[in-house]
Amino acid sequence: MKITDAKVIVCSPGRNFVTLKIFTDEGIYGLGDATLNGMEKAVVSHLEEYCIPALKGKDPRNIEDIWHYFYKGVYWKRGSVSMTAVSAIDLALWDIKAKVLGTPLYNMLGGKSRNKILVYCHANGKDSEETIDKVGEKIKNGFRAVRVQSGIPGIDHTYGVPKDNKPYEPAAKGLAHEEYWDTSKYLNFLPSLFRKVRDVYGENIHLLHDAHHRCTPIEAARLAKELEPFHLFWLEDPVSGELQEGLRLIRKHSTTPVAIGEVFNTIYDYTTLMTEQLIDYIRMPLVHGGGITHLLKVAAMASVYHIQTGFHGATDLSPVNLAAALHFNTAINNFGIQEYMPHQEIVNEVFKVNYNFTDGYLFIDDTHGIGVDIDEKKAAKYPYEKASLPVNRKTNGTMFYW
Ligand code: KDG
Ligand code: MG
Repeated sequence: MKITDAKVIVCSPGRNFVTLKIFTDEGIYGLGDATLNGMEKAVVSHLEEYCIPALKGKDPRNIEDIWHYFYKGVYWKRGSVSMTAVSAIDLALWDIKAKVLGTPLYNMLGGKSRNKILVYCHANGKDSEETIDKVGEKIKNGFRAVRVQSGIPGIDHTYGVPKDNKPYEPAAKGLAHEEYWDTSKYLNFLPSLFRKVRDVYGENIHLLHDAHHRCTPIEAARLAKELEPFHLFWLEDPVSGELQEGLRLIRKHSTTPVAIGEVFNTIYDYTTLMTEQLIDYIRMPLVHGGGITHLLKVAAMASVYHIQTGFHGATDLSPVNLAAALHFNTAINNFGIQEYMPHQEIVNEVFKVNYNFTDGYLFIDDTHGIGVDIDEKKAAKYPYEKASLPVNRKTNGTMFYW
């Protein structure tokens, strides 16, 4: 069997998606997600200029070897752009292999460890009151786990909260706009929000929160400690993850579970975090973390340290990634939870999906392969539109993490 060609499909049904389609001499093709929010064209160019020419003629069944060809074989390795390309290739190859063997992807990964995938959704409001109402709406809609983000008194834009009451979308059209941030206002406000949410809804719902990399290690330790009475399912990205040792301070002061890594892309971003048991959940998704081939190894290492998966699943990851993640989550033993931020309706015009949500869980069907297809004619109706993630400054003007 040979790879005959591959192409990159860029479309924007409400937001940009990059999809890799790999063709074979047996007429079977595979799809991979290659979307990197705000940097889509960099991945397109990397795939088109460097990867696709090298893929042609290779046997698509040799996934491990092809993975290493684009990882070990490349001198300038790692990094978000190149790992997103590797991930897309890997997903497309697993899709092909499962289609060739006539089976859903999860069967290739060890079969079913569970029948349904626990997901968490997002609830956000401009202030505590609105946020509490939104949590109630999500519970009514069947969710058993809710990420809670709220506008903060005295801060104009808060991560995760849309200004205009529309569904939250991380990127906005055009160049990056600037937001402003004040950590002390955030730290003073957040515990009171969770106290109110627990008072209203009790203990019988999982609550999560994303600090989005905005604390120093000691600030994060204070936050995790003050949130401890509200029994979060996790506190996500309490600090920026480059300084792995920074998470020691959080652990020293609190038992709030920690999730990290939606911006990571290899196992090497996790080694200290795992071996020192500084985290509880890995966030690195298939689309940015080397696909199935690499995440199988990361998840296996995590399992040794009682760490579970909780893959990133915002709307800027395409349905191809989400479906592949559901197969992965179905198969592995140390699955924890999956983020689920439903895509807008028009996304389903372009992508035919094989999953559905019922009563707090996502279910995947037995379509062979990953089970998602792309309608290229429909995709062509929605051409790429430049969009960027915001940049963030402290209120005194200092550049900061977004
Ligand atoms: O593109 C960036 C988003 O995917 C990110 O901000 C979403 O932090 C996020 C999350 O936890 O879903
Ligand atoms: Mg996040």
